[in-house]
Amino acid sequence: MSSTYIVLVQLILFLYLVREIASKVEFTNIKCISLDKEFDDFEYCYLKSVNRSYKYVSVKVNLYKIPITKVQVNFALLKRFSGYKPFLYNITVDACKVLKNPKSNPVFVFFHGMFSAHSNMNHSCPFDHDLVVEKVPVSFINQHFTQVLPFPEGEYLFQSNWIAYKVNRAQVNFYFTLS
Ligand SMILES: *[C@@H]1O[C@H](CO)[C@@H](O)[C@H](O)[C@H]1NC(C)=O
Ligand SMILES: *[C@@H]1O[C@H](CO)[C@@H](O)[C@H](O)[C@H]1NC(C)=O
Ligand SMILES: CC(=O)N[C@H]1CO[C@H](CO)[C@@H](O)[C@@H]1O
Repeated sequence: MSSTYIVLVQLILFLYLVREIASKVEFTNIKCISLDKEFDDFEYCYLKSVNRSYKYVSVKVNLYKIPITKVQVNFALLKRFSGYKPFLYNITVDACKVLKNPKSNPVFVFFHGMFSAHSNMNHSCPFDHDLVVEKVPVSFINQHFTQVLPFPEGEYLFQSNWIAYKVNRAQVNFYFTLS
């Protein structure tokens, strides 16, 4: 295939997506799963509705094998068709490296920016304490995701896998809709 052809296909695809650009992001749910209960477990993980305009997310994970000096985070975006299917992004980053040099990975910076101001994870490795993300307003999360549009309308799952010493220890799933 010539590169002109590829550019043309990308352009057509882009125009197709733009026709259905979503304008409203609604964060709908969070699920946290420990994949190794000897290593970590979630004390809590929830989305709470205080009233119609104020909802927040809180997560606390207890770490049992501290200090942790090697962490990778895998991020994948999935879109719901019949079941969730991989959509556009699936990347794995070395969290310890990126936390030391945030500019080196925009996706991680995007993700970290979503909760760092509300959490005790705002430092580089090692992690030698339980991790807490406290009361991140859903309105803030919605705004944050709005910045990375355009995506087509639909239901999405932003999945993160937390890999310590090459073993997947936990999964945190963010569900949202674009309409
Ligand atoms: C919702 O709850 C928050 C926090 O308690 C409060 O500041 C806000 O005024 C409430 N909003 C409405 C519409 O009741
Ligand atoms: C992302 O890629 C990894 C490695 O190729 C794979 O194991 C994983 O299943 C993928 N995630 C999704 C959601 O497709
Ligand atoms: C290491 C790190 O991420 N530091 C950040 C902690 O939070 C403040 C305020 O949100 C940032 O300015 C730092 O860069």
